[in-house]
Amino acid sequence: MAADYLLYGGDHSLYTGKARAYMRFKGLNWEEVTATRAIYKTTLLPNVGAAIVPVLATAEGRFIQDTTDIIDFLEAAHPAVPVYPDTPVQKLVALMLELYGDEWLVIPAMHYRWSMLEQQREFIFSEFGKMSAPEASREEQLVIGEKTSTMFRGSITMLGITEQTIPAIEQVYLELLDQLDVHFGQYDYLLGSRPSIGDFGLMGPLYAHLGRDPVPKALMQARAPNVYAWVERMNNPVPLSGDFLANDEIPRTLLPILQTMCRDQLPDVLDVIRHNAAWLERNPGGNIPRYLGMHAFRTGPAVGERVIHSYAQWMFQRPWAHYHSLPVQKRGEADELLQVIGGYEAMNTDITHWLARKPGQLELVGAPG
Ligand SMILES: N[C@@H](CCC(=O)N[C@@H](CS)C(=O)NCC(=O)O)C(=O)O
Repeated sequence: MAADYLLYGGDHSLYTGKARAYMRFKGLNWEEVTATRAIYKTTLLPNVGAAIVPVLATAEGRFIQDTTDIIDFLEAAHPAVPVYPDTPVQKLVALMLELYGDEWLVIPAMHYRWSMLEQQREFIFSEFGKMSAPEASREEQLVIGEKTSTMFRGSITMLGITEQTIPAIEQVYLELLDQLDVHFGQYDYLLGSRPSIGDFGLMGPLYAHLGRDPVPKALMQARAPNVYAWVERMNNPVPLSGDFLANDEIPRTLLPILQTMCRDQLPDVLDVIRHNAAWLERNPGGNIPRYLGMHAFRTGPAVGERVIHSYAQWMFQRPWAHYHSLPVQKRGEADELLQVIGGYEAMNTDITHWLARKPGQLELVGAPG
């Protein structure tokens, strides 16, 4: 039977790992296609307007770019066993952890890939080379990989990965591994025996980079075997199985992880939102550039500078909109959690300029709230 969906991506691509795990869990009839140089040219650029993966193609010829849009499109088409909890607090937590995986854990993921390059050079370059030119010899692939990875390799300073911040990035990551290891010693997934959108968000960084590149993979296996077992479970799920915990329960083991997220990531996102708003004030109706310069950020005990990624607002709008849609009594339950984890003020910050994605471009635009 011909596949209903094609997923264009790559083995070492962070966001492909997120979409792949989701598609496997949903038991869909799909195939993965390596996004070679030729595919970028003939298929991705013409249909999505950007050189980015993953991209989903449907049998009807529709192309969808961005893992969150891909998952939401597929959830609507295949509603059985949803990955969004339907209880208020679990849904809030799942959306916050998707944001954390997608937009913040990229920092340790990129650090452990590129700052440790000398210890895993062949593996990394051959992965990039294999994806671009599967037919080339291994020697050629290494050369091609070195070239095609230049943009990613060069982005680590923009992400805030510098000599000053690296000790803190590692410290916070090791704490995360320890905290997740305790959690996954007790639960199969974040919120019970079914993976949620939060699990898929964490899977991006924790698989393609941190659970697969030789140096961080060895670290994860040795220090956090339960996390490594979760990565394997996410890649080999029993499709459409499991349940979220009853009574909208949030495991206590997730609280320290959420606390770190609120402490480190949410101030960054709120500042992104201020920059996006200021940009839109100056350029009404414009396409907001993907990057708006640099700003200060914090990770654990360190402060540094990182890029202002305008897109982070779009991901934050998801838990924000969910929280603000809750009826008063349910909002109270969410507030109790937000007070404990330190996210109450951020979730109650007004978003004056709502943003939307537009097909065919990565730049966001202003939208009615
Ligand atoms: N938010 C997007 C991010 C996709 C993304 O950044 N993909 C990487 C590879 S893992 C890429 O192709 N980046 C090129 C770029 O950002 O221009 C998603 O969820 O799909």
